[in-house]
Amino acid sequence: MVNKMNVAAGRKRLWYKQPAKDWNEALPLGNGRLGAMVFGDANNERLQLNEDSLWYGGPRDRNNRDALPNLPKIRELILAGKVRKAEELACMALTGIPETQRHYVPLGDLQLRFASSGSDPSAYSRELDLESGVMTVSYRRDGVRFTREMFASYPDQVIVVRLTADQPGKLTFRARWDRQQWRYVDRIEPWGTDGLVMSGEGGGENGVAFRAVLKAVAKGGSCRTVGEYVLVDQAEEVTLLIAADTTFRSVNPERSCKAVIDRAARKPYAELLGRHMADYRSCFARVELELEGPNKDRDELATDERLADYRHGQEDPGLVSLYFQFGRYLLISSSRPGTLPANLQGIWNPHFLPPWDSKFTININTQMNYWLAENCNLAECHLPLFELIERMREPGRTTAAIMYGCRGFTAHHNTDLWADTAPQDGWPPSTFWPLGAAWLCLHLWDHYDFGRDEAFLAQAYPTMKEAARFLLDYLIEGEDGQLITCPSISPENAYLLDSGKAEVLCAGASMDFQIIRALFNACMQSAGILGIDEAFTGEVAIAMSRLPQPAIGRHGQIQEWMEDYEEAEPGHRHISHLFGLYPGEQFTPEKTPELAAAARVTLERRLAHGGGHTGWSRAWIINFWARLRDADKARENVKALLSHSTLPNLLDNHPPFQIDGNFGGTAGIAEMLLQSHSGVLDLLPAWPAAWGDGHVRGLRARGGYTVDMAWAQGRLQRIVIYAAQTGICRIRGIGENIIEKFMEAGQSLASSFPFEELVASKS
Ligand code: FUC
Repeated sequence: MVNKMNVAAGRKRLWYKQPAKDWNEALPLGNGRLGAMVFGDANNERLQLNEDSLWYGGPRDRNNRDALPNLPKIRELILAGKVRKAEELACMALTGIPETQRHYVPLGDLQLRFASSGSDPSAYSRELDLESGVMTVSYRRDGVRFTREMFASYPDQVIVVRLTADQPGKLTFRARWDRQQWRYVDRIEPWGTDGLVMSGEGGGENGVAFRAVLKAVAKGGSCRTVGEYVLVDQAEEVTLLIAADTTFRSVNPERSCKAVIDRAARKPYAELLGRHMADYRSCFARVELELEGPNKDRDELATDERLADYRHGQEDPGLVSLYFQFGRYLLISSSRPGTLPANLQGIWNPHFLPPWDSKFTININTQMNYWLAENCNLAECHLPLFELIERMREPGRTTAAIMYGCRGFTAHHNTDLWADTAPQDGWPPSTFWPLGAAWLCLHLWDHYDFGRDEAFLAQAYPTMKEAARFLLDYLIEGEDGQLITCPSISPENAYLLDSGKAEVLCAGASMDFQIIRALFNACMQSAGILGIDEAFTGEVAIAMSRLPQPAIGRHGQIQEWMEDYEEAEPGHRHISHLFGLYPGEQFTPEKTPELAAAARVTLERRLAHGGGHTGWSRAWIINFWARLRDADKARENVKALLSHSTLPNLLDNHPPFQIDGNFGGTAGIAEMLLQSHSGVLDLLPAWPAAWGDGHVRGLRARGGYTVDMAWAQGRLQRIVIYAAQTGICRIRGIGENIIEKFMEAGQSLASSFPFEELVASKS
């Protein structure tokens, strides 16, 4: 363990002096599958609930059969510069039918109405403890202290609400289910004398059916059901157990919910809590980040007050580490083995018609959700994404064949519960883009690259290969013999023609080639490691040599398209053509200084024109600056993310709430601390001196390494590196030469500045 360097461990908690007045102040609980936004009102508690597989509508074949016959014409029109005509045809022939995929819907609310003398509660507090994953609401009324302890248990698959009072017989309340869209509720029935079952549907043709089951386990007093209520009278303590399930996973969700609750009810509360904490902490406690900086002890301030102070210019590095750990908390709570991946809202969505359908938007957002998974030491939280990718293969094969006459599998800029791969929307700036599967597959490679588990690679390789297969078939030969994508778009920007007209459809958006190059590289490296598939990788290598290279345009920027067009929106939120800087690895200050310089110009131009106005865009920008090793700019953008795109509950604000900014922001802070994409462990590559002394424990790096570091006065003081694999570890501290050290699997290497025991070699 790294020396603590006298950095006091700030408590990692979000806390408030008042209940949530709206959803943006409520606090999230989740076990990956079940989610609750808890409002914490003393008289009327509201848990807004979600189950990750409760969506509207069933699976469909939305592939447009007119795509393939019209594809040659669309290509011909684009290549002849008749882009608007091509777009008109694409809007009919290349969209999905119908245009939109399925959307995620809420499960409903659990409402608790407490008996009250009418006197106001006092000494109120509401807290989410990130160290334990437990939320607590506590207040005093008429001389009695009431406490609610709540958590979402992954091992027991229930949400638990524990109600206590510090005097006997004081707990009297009634509980009920509520669901805004009553037409999708079929029945509410008692279950014994202390339970309630809500039965309903997601809606739509072949949609899923759900059950939500509540049981109250009361000590003292009485408990009975009346109508659609469970009534608890004068109890000493009560444990509420909440389960939910749908026909997506379960043939009989009612039976599975009741079985889960029966099992949980047999365990004493302390055991449920203990099992939850052991499980949660086994993920959360792997990483610690403590920052001393100015005003390190601001935890005595409520989180909303702290955020407001920060917005008004108060430096608060402790808030940055809290935000970082909150991002990790959110991933543990919304993506665990066996669940669906985190969607646009993680799992927390209160709307029956949610923003952008609360689904998996895969032209940046879903990928961003997982940027923190590997380096922030939550690799198993990445698995739900891989399961979704697997489920997308079959539909993606059909889409590739039917719409484009290609082998392999493809997806466009969204997918849903059913792993739908046909285009989404009839909105040209985003719809006509078949690179979604390719980008997703890069996450398989990353998972391997961090963990170096060859068995995983052997399993993942055929999927990457299938995505690459599609691209080999989809690429067409341009005028000069290069291989280009057509039709394509640069998500979701438009370019200006000399006439001043804006167009979106194009041949060869820069991002396409950056993604394709990264995927082809991943396939070639994988096949090499596995010692297979030479014929295929030979084909890939030839295609790769024919892809256009990144170009630098008239402003000194990375060109967004093959032609050096002006952008219709130079401050656009998407900065797709910097994929090669992050999450890609193609532009680096050391290996491609000219492209890195052009990437800087690109960023500066976007920002000068108002870029970064959505939370996720700002989060991406943090990662870009970190890769450019510009600590001050990275810090400036962390500040902007927290100041302008963060809600009082620290959730990201697109606006409205969208979780990608939390995850991308957390990944960005990690990227400022440690980078490993260029084959070197870069320690503190973009860490601002203004955040003061500190230490971090447990960050992961590519190559199977885990890193602890402590720093003071802008200098590394001590490092510990753990190797999971045998090999040469290359390390670079701030402003230092690269040091090489052979490490055996299982070995760790500890060193204090100036790292004397390491053998130094020049880069
Ligand atoms: C993309 C973005 C939007 C939004 C949506 C979910 O289309 O351009 O800003 O994040 O996804």
